[in-house]
Amino acid sequence: MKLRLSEKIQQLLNEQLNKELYSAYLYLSFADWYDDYGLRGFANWFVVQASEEKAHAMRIRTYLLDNDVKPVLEPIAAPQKQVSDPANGIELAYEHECFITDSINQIYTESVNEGDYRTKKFLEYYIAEQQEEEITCIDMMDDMKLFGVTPEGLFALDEKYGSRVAASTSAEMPR
Ligand code: OFO
Repeated sequence: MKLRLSEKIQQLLNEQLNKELYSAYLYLSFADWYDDYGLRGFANWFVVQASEEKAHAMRIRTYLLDNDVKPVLEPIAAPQKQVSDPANGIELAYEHECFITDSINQIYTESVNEGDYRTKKFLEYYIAEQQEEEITCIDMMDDMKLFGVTPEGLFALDEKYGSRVAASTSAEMPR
């Protein structure tokens, strides 16, 4: 049977699966930093983010399998970015999200060029998700500039981020 996804799309999606798992790993390391620093609310926010990243990886896994492609699970690299202070973790997250957005856009461009409208449609979820995540990081960077500069403000932000809960996994993880 002829596979519906080109070699190139398969390869890019496999790489993206790895990048999503790496994102989970990276954000878990950020959560560790905040937890160790004493900001448990920020740590919670990053733990929830890590679980969302894993859900993004799972969606790609499902898509590949639904198209008769066995995912290739490559090693996940150790986190490359180290948090240096409470505001820095958010800035690093924003940088990383921009990197992921570029990566998704690259696969989207390839799918358009190939006329692979199935993959193009699949990727629309990720395009919307990336926009949302970049905006969230920008809002958090603003929060830090406005309120994170005093202990009271930082305490309030920690409470706010501590209330984040994971989105329903049934919508995120189709299998
Ligand atoms: Fe996977 O959502 Fe951003 O990175």
